[in-house]
Amino acid sequence: MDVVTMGESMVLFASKSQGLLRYANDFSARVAGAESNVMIGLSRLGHKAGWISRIGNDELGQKVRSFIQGEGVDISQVKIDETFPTGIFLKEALSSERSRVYYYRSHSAASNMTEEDIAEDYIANAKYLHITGITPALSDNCYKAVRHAISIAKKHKVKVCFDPNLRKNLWNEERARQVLLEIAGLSDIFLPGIDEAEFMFGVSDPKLIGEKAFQLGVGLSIIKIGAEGAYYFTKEDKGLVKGSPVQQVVDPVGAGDGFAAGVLSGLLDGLSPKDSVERGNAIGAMVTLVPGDVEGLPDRNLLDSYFNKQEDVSR
Ligand code: KDG
Repeated sequence: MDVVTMGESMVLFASKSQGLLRYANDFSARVAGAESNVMIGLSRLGHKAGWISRIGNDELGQKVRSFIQGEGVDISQVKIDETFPTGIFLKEALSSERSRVYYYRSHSAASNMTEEDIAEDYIANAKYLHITGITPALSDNCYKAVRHAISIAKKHKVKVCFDPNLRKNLWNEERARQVLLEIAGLSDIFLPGIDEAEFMFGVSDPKLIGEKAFQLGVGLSIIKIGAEGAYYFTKEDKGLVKGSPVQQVVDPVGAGDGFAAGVLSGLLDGLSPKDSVERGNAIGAMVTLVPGDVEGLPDRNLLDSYFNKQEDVSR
């Protein structure tokens, strides 16, 4: 595998109408999960990506599994949990700009993951381990499983990429800050959004955040500032890579996962950190153009045509 990850994917039931969820009658059902989104992004670009997880012994678990497998992600490390169900969440569209999500994922199959779900060889043979701050928030055993996966990666010199993906609904702020800082300190690549970095370090100046991440031992820090782009900091180089222009954002959710897929894909292809950030920006922007977390992720042809500025209509 080029990149492996661990995390929960759920079925998202999104209300088709605007307004309070109590009045919603029609829903669309999609598969969503930050970590599997990143793997789907990598797989579409031709990289080998694997996902470690648990699903319930239920119909929604089958839906999650076949969707992710259908996108070319290796699911050999996905177990069926016989006790708990596949997690779900609901999305309420209050207006075209404002939405809320409601998780039904405590005691879900994935939150029941343990250290025993992590096969040493699977991580040892990968080039990168991608971790998000969502998985350790799911349960204490998930936190321990994440720590175990990272210690295997360290032992075998597999690079750890960490996106804090702060979800305040899942844990209390003090514990979140403590764990996110702990994992950042074990990472080679650190991908916070500016608000997440501010939450973690208590400073909002990207330069100071970059310095604090260096002090923790991070090799490459990339601080995302939404549509404006991202700052990157390595020992040898630093700078701002301006965001890719987006005419109309349809759905911003999943842009960070697309960004992570782009950065990892760039690094796997041997691009510089700066050019990898540029690929991350481009893919993040492409994800926002269509509804859904993964529908806008490009394959190689689309990515190349984006950078080569090919004609809008190909015929
Ligand atoms: O990054 C997109 C995710 O937020 C979404 O797919 C759901 O994984 C999810 C979560 O925990 O919020």
